[in-house]
Amino acid sequence: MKKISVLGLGYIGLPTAILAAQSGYKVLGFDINQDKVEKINSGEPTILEPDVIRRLYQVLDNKNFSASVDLYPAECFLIAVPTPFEQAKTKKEDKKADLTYVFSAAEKVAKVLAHGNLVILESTVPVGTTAKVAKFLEEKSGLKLGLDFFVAHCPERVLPGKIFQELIVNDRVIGGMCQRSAELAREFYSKFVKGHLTLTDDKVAEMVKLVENSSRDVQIAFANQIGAMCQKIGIDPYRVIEFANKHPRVNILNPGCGVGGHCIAVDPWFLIQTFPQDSELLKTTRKINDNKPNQVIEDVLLKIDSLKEKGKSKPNLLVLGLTFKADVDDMRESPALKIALELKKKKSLLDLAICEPNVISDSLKDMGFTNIKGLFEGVAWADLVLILVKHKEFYSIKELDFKNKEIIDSCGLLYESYSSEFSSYLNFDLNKNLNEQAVR
Ligand code: SAJ
Repeated sequence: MKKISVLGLGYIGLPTAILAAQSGYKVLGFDINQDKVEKINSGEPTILEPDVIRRLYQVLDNKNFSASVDLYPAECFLIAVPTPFEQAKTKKEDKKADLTYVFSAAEKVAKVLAHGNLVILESTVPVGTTAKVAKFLEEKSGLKLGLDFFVAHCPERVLPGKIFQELIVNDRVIGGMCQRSAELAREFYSKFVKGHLTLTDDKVAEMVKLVENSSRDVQIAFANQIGAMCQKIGIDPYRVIEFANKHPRVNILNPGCGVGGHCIAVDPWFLIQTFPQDSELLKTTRKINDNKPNQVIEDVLLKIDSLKEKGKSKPNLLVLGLTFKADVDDMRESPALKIALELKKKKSLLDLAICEPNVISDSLKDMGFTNIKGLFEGVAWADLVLILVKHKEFYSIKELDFKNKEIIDSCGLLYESYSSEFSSYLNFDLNKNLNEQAVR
């Protein structure tokens, strides 16, 4: 196997294409977006990811990689396109996977598919989709699955922010439509994956991916409920969780401002759509995590009221972080963004500014935000600081910078930053703590 085509040059497709090219394959990256293709060909990565620029330059330079809006014959086609929700069906109990991108990629592959080719589906899909794609390819190409061409599902497992590292070291599950399909896919990945490659069938691999992300969603919902309970009795949930996790068989995740990104908040719905009778826990989980931004907004409005009672007629609110998680530039399904957009509407109650170091100022301005670049200047301006995302830059704020500020910390930055003595979940009373410290 020498010539590879990767369809979809997003967060997974682009790094995978680059790594495959670095390992010696001749890789063509296909994308429908002309602008993206041009940027990538000129060495401008379209994603923010450590090491992406150096690696992209290297494979462009040695001519092992190029991007195109046209698809050409290859020995292996890897499909890594998005699988969002169906647009018309975004009601709470009715979210279904939109497989349009998957099938339009498969249609393009079918046109150039030839004897001996391997097609790998990496996109996250509802159970049974790989088999449907394989059948579709048979119908469109006239070739026979398992004889003329081969199909496997190999879901990605990488964490944004660590994509290259995890693409190399993580174990992978490969689900073949037949034994040969799985073996060919293993041959493809073994050139650049150091982790273990486990072979199984298509349905097991599809289910593994959905179960992994759903399990994380359930765990985060549990953490968010611990957060709500602790808030009611005025204790710090991060401390409770840290101490509980000292038990050898307990490993609880952390409360946050909600669950975002394109994976954890989406994939449980792919199970719910296929198994509506057996997914009560997942439905409840989605409800809890989807409602978390509303709870944060309520907490902010309560604090604004109390600031008003203290004589601040229109308090200054500084929001720290808008992306869906720390140290990425990705705002897809971001609960922090949802919260900030909602609070921005409350113009009569508060003045809002944000500090988001990972997103370029122009796009924040286009969304109507006042972006304060200087973190310390922002904190000095604020009456209330709302911490939504634990970007590494925010750890540089010192306790004293927060003096006389109200703080709502929805992600545990303070607990990690300062001695746990000085943190409390939503009512971080630093001034009281500093006074107590002075007395001691
Ligand atoms: N979050 C919390 N509390 C936590 C951990 C996360 O509130 O303790 C929030 C984050 O802030 C974020 C959301 O959950 O809004 C999701 O972040 P994440 O870091 O849990 O996951 P993703 O979406 O970046 O990546 C996940 C990973 N899946 C698992 O860990 C099981 C990754 O390995 C997958 O490859 C990826 O989904 C994917 O593409 O499916």
